[in-house]
Amino acid sequence: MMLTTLSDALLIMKGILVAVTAALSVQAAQVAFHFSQADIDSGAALASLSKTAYDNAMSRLGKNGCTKETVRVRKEWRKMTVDERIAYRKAIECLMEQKSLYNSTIAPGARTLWDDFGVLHYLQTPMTHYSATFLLWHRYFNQVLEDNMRDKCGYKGVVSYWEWGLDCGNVDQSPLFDGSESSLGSNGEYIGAHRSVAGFGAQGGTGGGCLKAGPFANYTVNIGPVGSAHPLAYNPRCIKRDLNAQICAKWVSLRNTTDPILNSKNVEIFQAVLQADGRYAEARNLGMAVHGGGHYTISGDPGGDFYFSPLEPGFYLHHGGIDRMHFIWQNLDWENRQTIAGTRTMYNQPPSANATLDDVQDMAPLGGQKTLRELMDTVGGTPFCYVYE
Ligand SMILES: *[C@@H]1O[C@H](CO)[C@@H](O)[C@H](O)[C@H]1NC(C)=O
Ligand SMILES: *[C@@H]1O[C@H](CO)[C@@H](O)[C@H](O)[C@H]1NC(C)=O
Ligand SMILES: *[C@@H]1O[C@H](CO)[C@@H](O)[C@H](O)[C@H]1NC(C)=O
Ligand SMILES: *[C@@H]1O[C@H](CO)[C@@H](O)[C@H](O)[C@H]1NC(C)=O
Ligand SMILES: [Cu+2]
Repeated sequence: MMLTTLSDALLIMKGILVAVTAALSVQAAQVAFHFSQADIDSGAALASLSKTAYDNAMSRLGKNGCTKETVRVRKEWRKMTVDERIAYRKAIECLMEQKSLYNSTIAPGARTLWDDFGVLHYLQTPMTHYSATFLLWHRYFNQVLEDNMRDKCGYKGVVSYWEWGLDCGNVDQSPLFDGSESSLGSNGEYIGAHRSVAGFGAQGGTGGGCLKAGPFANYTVNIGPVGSAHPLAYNPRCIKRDLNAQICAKWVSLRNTTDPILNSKNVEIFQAVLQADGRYAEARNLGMAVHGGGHYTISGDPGGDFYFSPLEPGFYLHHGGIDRMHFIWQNLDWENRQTIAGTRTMYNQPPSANATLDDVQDMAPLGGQKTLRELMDTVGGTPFCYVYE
């Protein structure tokens, strides 16, 4: 059903003239696109922008061993075959069975390598959200997941992304969360209406309790939540989800994910708009915005936990979607879009210096150390060699 919608959109695109004018001025390049509101709402515009970005990135191949032969193509979850999705899910289950690498003094509750992704994100959250590193740190984090899936669990595939807007009509039936063998498990048990979620007038979703069926239904979350007295202490419990179509439609619709790509003149505005960063006029009144909207379309525990959400298997598909938006935005005007903006701390609290491209992002014990400069180009070859389809 969704495939039909997407291929319809692609067919429609063939008849559309996309005007791209890159005019250099002293300030910055102007990139102008002309799409109708209908094309923005249907995803036809996003499909076109995605294709342009893909072509532009592919035309840069050849650096540091990142070539046509080695480039990995990240596909939307439903574009992967059933076997590919099952292999992805099994690699995640495998990480959940490997031993934690953290020193038990630092993370006494961490039992597994999967837990370590939650610990690492928890420890670095104050530097990597509403700061200069938000986009590139999470880009790297997803690659570190893929590297661990491949190195520790023999995974042969690549990571994926979620085009949220394809599922806003019925998130429960999303191929990500329909409870099938090729999903990441089901919604949570319905625990009744009128729960409060993260504000902005949104109502509770269609679940709220422990996963009902399918993958991860019997999985035990070991650490968190962030509000507990000792967030890194052992605290075994089920995964809960509260899938929420209302949040999806209000903040991560196809329009919501196309607009920031079309309208953000620099990375400072782009990252502010994705996170509804209230320090910027352009980003005020966006409610949850795309970043929060995708997280709270899943909701629950640990999915709705700002610090421990990487323990929710859907996290990486959501952040894959964010990274894909960044990839598209960058590649529509590559020459001018290899920049960062902002300081090293969340909302600049405590006050910190502007980040620089030489700042190192440290993924120990799960991965290596890379400068922001190295994280800028997904086909730069050190460490990345991927594009989004
Ligand atoms: C664990 O970390 C603590 C605190 O940083 C340190 O004192 C201790 O030596 C570390 N233990 C190991 C085995 O690395
Ligand atoms: C979860 O555990 C129960 C009880 O051991 C079992 O019946 C069920 O099949 C398991 N479900 C999955 C998805 O593994
Ligand atoms: C998101 O898009 C929907 C239409 O798909 C629109 O009604 C809503 O206002 C948009 N939200 C924001 C924050 O722009
Ligand atoms: C930090 O960056 C901003 C723009 O992002 C700039 O206006 C400001 O001057 C910079 N501050 C310093 C101390 O370099
Ligand atoms: Cu994060």
